[in-house]
This record gives sequence, structure tokens and C-alpha cells, in this order.
Amino acid sequence: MDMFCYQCQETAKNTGCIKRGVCGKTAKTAGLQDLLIYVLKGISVWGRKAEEIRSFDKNAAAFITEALFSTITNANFDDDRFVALIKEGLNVRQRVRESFLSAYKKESGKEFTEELHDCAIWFSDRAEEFHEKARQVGVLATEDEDIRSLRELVIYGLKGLAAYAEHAAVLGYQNDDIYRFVFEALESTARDLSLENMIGMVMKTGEMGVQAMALLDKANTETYGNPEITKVNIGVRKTPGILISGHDLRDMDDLLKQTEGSGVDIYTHSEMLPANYYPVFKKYDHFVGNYGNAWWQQGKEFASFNGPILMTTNCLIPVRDAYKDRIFSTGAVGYPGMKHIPDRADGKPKDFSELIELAKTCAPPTEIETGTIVGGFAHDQVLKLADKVVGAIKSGAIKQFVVMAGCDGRHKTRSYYTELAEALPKDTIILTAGCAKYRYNKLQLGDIDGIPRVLDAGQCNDSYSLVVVALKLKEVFKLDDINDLPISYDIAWYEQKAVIVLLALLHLGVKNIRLGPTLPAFLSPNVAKVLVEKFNIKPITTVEEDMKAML
Ligand code: SF4
Ligand code: SF3
Repeated sequence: MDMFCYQCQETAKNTGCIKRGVCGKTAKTAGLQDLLIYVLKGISVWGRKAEEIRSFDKNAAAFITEALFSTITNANFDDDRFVALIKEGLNVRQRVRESFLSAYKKESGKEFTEELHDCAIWFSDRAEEFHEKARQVGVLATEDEDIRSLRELVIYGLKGLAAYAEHAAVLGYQNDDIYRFVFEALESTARDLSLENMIGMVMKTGEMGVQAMALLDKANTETYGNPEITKVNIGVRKTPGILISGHDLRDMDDLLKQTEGSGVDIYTHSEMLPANYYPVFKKYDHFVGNYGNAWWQQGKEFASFNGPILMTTNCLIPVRDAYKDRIFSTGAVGYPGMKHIPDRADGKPKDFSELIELAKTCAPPTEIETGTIVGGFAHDQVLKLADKVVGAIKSGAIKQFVVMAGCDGRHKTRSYYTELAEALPKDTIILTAGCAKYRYNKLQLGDIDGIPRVLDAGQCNDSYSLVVVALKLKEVFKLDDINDLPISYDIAWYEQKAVIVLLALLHLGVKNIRLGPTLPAFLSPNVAKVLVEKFNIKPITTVEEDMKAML
């Protein structure tokens, strides 16, 4: 076994990647990520201690969120970046530790002598030396499979939460409660807790996930306006373009501003599609629409786009020769040899001039489809339609909502989601968010009294909008339990952002969630049993069987 990672849905044999990741992650990168997580735990151990004497190191917490984000599936494959993060992490740990020790001495008049498991490591970036260390501190270092399962469930949830907190922070929105929780949760995975307390930590991760999504929703909508119903063009124009993928709206903002009047068009890809729904972005004439589908089809779609591609976040697949000279990373993304656009400095925007100049020398995108797709049904827009929606429910025109949010992926079995969308009766509405929507958002599923049968709230983090809508309906219909609404949940997962969305739904008391295309490999049989008993989570079966049960 050269590595061990089982954090995503495509993990080898649904047990774990042990030689090389199905995603393309090498054993070396996996080892570096294991070491980085370990260093972050060490920072948290001292961060929590510091909190006991009312000293809170916000910068350390912000560093942890940024570093956790870089370990999300398909975000960063660049070993140099992880080596740099580990080294920086060790410095942060040292700083937090020393400031705690001196504050403790000042406050109590004595030295701190308690023995802490503070995840101290000696780090060498020579592969033969760090591999053994990575093995000692990685996922399998926890021998008991149930404890391992619960610890990793917390860590994967935290990775998703960190990504959302980081997006909000980029827009100037931070929340100390979320940062404090990052310390608390990570530290909890470095020590022995009872199973009961660990399950409590899993649930608290879901609770804080709701807060992180709410914070990001506030950041996005206060900065760029509330998403509104929008028809998005999926064809192309005859001018060169830049394709922007991922979730970072501030990168979108900088890019649109810098390309205005340049003769270069902007297209979104995959999870950036919802940028088309924001009023601040819609006003740009050179913002053409969306090109392509979910992340896993980028190999052929990036090739046919012909122009520069900007990856602002996951999901990046191993880069192909056809476009290796015109793809750029930024933020948490990285890939060996790929040009990386540096972060903002001194409040100035990121500099995308290299992409813009390159775009001018490229051919326009090759058309792969034509037409439009409709989206923009985040909470504000849906609540504006509330009377209509409530009326349609009361009249029986809408019988059921099915939440089909989450991620898309390569597995053939994901055709289930397309078939389900096609098979659902015409009096049902699909609520969606995340890249899962590409399995059915180009089907002609019609509308109910003018309400489209697929309501796309936006990115995976906009699953928050679906929750706001559900809570509003609960209030309108004067129900005590969110599970009494005519809403079923059939969630598709792939990476760790879907894990935090799932934990957030559990925290809100949502039961009977179907999860697919497979249950996470990191759920041990006993932990899966707890989730079944408490929340009646179940794997998807067949379209017919699930549809019958949901309706
Ligand atoms: Fe395997 Fe997924 Fe981990 Fe990649 S992220 S190594 S595919 S489990
Ligand atoms: Fe997609 Fe990676 Fe999860 Fe944001 S881009 S939902 S998979």
C-alpha cells in the first residue's frame, strides 16, 4: 500500500485508493496531504489551549481553512504547494504554541507542564523520509474502524465547510464562531473521545456547516445581488473567449471587469454556471453564457473551447496535452507545471492580463451545443414566487418536490439521476444545486403553471437556499416537522463539499435521505447503522423503486 485515501465517491473499489488516486492524485501528494492535515491538527491543539485563556488566533484558524480547502478532491495536485503549506503550518503551530505558553505563564505565574498530543512532526520533503511519517499519521493510523470513520467524517465535513468559509472570507465575510469550531473539531480528531461525543461532533459539524453556507450566501448576495431567473445561453459566439470554472465569484468579478472592452468573451463552466444568475455579472455584454457540462467532461470540453481556462477551485482533472499551455490555476487550485495566478495583494484585484493576452491569439470556442438553460432559483427568487408555489401545492398542481442536489461524477450508474428526472411525474418539481444538475438540466421537462420543473438554486453551497425554501414552506403550512413537507431528498455526492451539505441537512432534522451512487467508503458498517437508525439514510436502488417510495 503506497497511500490510503477514501475521501471521495470514486475511491478505488469503493474501499480506498492505495496505489494512486482514481482522481490522479499520486501517492506522494496523498502523503503530503496526510502530513498537512496532521500539522493542522497540531495547530488546533494549541489553538484550543489558547482559547482556554481567552486568546484566539484568528489568523491561525484562517490558515487552517485555506489549507484544508487545498486538500479537497480535485483541488490541488501540486506537491510544492503542499510542502510550502506544511512548512508554513509548522511555523503557525510554533507561533500559536509559544504565544499560549507565554500567556499561560503570565496569567498563572508558572510554566505549562501538561503533556499534550500536539501532533509534533519533524518534516523533510525528501520523499523516502516523509513517506513513513505520512503512513504513521494518515487515515489508517487510527486502527479502530468506527473511530476512524467518525474522525474522517468530521474532517471531510470540515474540508467542505472550510471551502465555503474561505469563499466568504475572500469577500470580506468572516465569522469567529466558525473559526473557533474549526479548532474544536480538528482538535477533537487528535484525541480519544467516546463514540457518543464523536457523533455529537459530527452533528455539530453539520450545524456549523449551515452557518458557513449562510455566511457565504450573505457574502455572495450582498456583494453581487440576489440570483434571479435567467436564461443562460449554452452556444458560442465567433470571438475568442476565456472559460472560468470552479466556485469563486470574486475571481469571476475580477475577470469580467478586466476583460470588458477587450474583445474577449467570458464563458462559465461547471460550478461557475450560477454566476450567470447574479445581477452584477449579468450586466456585462461580453459575458456570453455557459460552455460544457460537469467537471469530469473537461478533458474534451477544454480541448474544444480553444481559449484560456481559469480553474478557481475544484474540480480539476489531470491536465491533457490538448490544453496544457492555456489552463491556469488560482486560489486553492494547483497542478505541477500549471501557471498559477497569485492571490490579491494590497487590496488590488488578481491580475488576469496573461490570460487575456493569450485569449486574443486563440480561436473562438468550437460549438458543442446550442440553446438555453434556465436557473437562478435561489431563496430570494423562489420566495418572490411563494404565492404561486403555495397555490400550486394547494391546488394539487404540484404534488411533490424532489431535492436532487449534490455532485456529478464519472460513474456509469449516475445515469440513474437522468432516468429519475425523466421518469418523475409531471406534477413533481426537482430542486437542485451543485454540479449534479448537469445530469438533467438540459432535458425538456416542462413547467407547472409557469414554474419550471427543474429549479436550480446555484452552486453546491446554495443548497442553503433549498433549506431556506423548505423552512419557509414549513412555516406557511404550519407544520411542526420539516419531514412532513412534500419534499423527498435524493442526493448525489462526490467530494467533501457534498459531505458538509449532507451533515447540514442532518443537523436540520431532515430524514429519509437517499444517497448515491454509492454510500461513502469512509462510513464503517457501525457508523452507517447509526445514520440509518437515527436518520433513515439509505442508498439509492432503482429508479422505479425509489420513485415509488418517494412519491
Ligand atoms: Fe481516491 Fe478520491 Fe482520494 Fe482521489 S480523492 S485519492 S479518487 S479517494
Ligand atoms: Fe461539483 Fe466538484 Fe461537487 Fe460544488 S465541482 S459540486 S463535484
